[in-house]
Amino acid sequence: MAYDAETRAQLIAGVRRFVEERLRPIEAEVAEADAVPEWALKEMAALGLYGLSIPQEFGGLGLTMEEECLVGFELGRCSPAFRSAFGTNVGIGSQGLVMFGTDEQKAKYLPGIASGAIVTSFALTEPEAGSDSAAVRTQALRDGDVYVLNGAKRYITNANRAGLFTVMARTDPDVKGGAGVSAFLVPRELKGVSVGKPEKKMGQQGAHICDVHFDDVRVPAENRLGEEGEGFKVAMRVLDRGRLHIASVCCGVAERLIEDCVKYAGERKQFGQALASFQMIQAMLADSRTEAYAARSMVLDAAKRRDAGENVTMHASCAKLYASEMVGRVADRAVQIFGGAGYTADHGVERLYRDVRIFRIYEGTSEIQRLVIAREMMRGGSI
Ligand code: COS
Repeated sequence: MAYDAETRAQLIAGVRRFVEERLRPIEAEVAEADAVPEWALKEMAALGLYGLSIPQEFGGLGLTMEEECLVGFELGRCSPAFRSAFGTNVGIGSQGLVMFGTDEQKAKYLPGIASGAIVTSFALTEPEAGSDSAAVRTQALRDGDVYVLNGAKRYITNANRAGLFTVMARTDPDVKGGAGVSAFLVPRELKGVSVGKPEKKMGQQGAHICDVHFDDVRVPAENRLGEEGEGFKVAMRVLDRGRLHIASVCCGVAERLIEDCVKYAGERKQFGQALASFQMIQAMLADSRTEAYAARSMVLDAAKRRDAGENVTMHASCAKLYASEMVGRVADRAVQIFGGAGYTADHGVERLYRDVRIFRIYEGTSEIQRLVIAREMMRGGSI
């Protein structure tokens, strides 16, 4: 159920204040240390950010998709590494459980996820199953009351802090493709679960991705999410939603960059005039504004459709594709407008330029989004 307009406005204003006053001032130090300080994680939890999408009956804020995207616009106004700290709890780490979990599973895990006491990760990608996610090799073979899990997952966001993994594994080795895959809730403390060191990355320092290994992990059968063979669909449904959330964050980062550009172009003088008075700079600003507005409109439209119960597989992929590519162009223009200063670390523009590059890759590359969109069109999908 949507919040009333006043509560919604208060929530968004509260997130904006938190982003401006608490997170933006520490962006550079977080990037340098490759870690978000504990106090900031605690404040995020106190604000309810880990539970944005978790139903209220389990202690979350229970936002609609539209509301979550409005919050995403705000979260993008600081280094996206901050959002990543709770992003898996809001999105891909929790939504399989929210959409497909039993009452018992939800009661057991969702309150901890909503409060931030449990960090969740989504373990789909493997060394040999990236874009081709139906090719997962991790096996979960039934042995009485348990499934025995063996395999390796790669680039798993927040794995180093996770207490619970949603793992996609093959329960039927004879069935190729998605139909042989099932989803499981795997607590970190189970014997045989191990997590590798965080990878060194191009951007979003402070957000971590690691390999996860499962070595004869005995997962109780009651931890299976959905039916046997339903795991791939669970993953795809989760990604439909996740892609919209990511698109909203792209819009937020773009707004921040546009504001920084307008300010800088107004202050910086060359040839005796402010940069903003030059038409070639104006054209860059206008292109960024237009594209960011288009992406924002697309995200809100897709989110409203999802809230109304429509299938938004195609719309979410359109929004993710367009918004992630849009913010790449906006960041590139921002570096250009700032000139030499944009290439230095002084203004944070080069950092955001690197940070946004992953948006065109994770939760489905731009190429995969195009593939999904075209397939949905062939099936009669229209706007
Ligand atoms: N919602 C519900 N079900 C879906 C679905 C969706 N969005 N997308 C696919 N499915 C179902 C299909 O209906 C099909 O079921 P049936 O066999 O009963 O018809 C099944 O899943 C297999 O689908 P499909 O044949 O389309 O699978 P493919 O392997 O050909 O392609 C793509 C799937 C490429 C679209 C998928 O693997 C994908 O999205 N890859 C990218 C993964 C990704 O985003 N990784 C990022 C890492 S997670 S951060």
